[in-house]
Amino acid sequence: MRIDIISIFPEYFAPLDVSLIGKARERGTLDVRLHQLRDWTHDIHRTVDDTPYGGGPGMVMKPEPWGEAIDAVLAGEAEGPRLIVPTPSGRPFTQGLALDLAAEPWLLFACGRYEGIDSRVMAEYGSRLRVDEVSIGDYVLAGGEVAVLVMVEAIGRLLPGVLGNAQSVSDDSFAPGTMANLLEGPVFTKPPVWRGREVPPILLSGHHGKIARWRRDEALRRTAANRPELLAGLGPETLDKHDRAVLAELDFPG
Ligand code: JAH
Repeated sequence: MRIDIISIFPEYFAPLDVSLIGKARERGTLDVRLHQLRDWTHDIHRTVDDTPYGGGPGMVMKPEPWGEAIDAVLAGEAEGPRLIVPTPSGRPFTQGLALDLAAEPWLLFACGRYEGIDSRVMAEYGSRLRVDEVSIGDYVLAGGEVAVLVMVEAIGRLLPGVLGNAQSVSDDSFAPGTMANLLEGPVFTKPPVWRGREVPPILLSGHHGKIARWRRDEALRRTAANRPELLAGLGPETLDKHDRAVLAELDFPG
């Protein structure tokens, strides 16, 4: 997969040199290309922002440098990338969207700063490329760079060969069709007693059926505590009698 990233702070992306994503880049599984937006300005101050039409606080990113930068990235290629623009007003970034984007050959991320990018940029490229404005959560960052790091990691680990055999993508908490959208329960490793705290004995018992049931109970309890809306959204067929008994003990409605 090829990933282009346009930003006024390409230094933000140093973490992509290390760990899983760094290894994938060394192997050639992932081709990440960083671009400085200011390279497509023409004034002495390399200006990328201006005051908002209609008034209001802050500054807006000017369309001209974005148009030149994106045109330069697209130049000479037959097929264009998916264009992803992080913004708090975008569609939610979910594991489902990560899986969808991981199947693409080419992604282009456009990182806004200030109050965002002049909307005509998204309109212009929306007629040539698939454009998604995407939010990674309901909070406001200082710009799109950190959101792009989040998305590149979530997408990158889904590429064939990136995770390795020790880990697996299939039992992730949010992988559609697995664990029925419950959060994962607690995990433990050696030693069996640490600072007087024991590992739950069932996990040392070798009773695989009982272990699976215990893990599901813990997943249900954790989901009820931390993400009750996920439980409320489960189809009735996804909860068996034992599940309902566990939730009843928590006074969970439904
Ligand atoms: C802030 C441009 N959903 C997280 C998120 C994504 C992007 C931004 N903020 C939050 C952002 C300022 C300018 C993008």
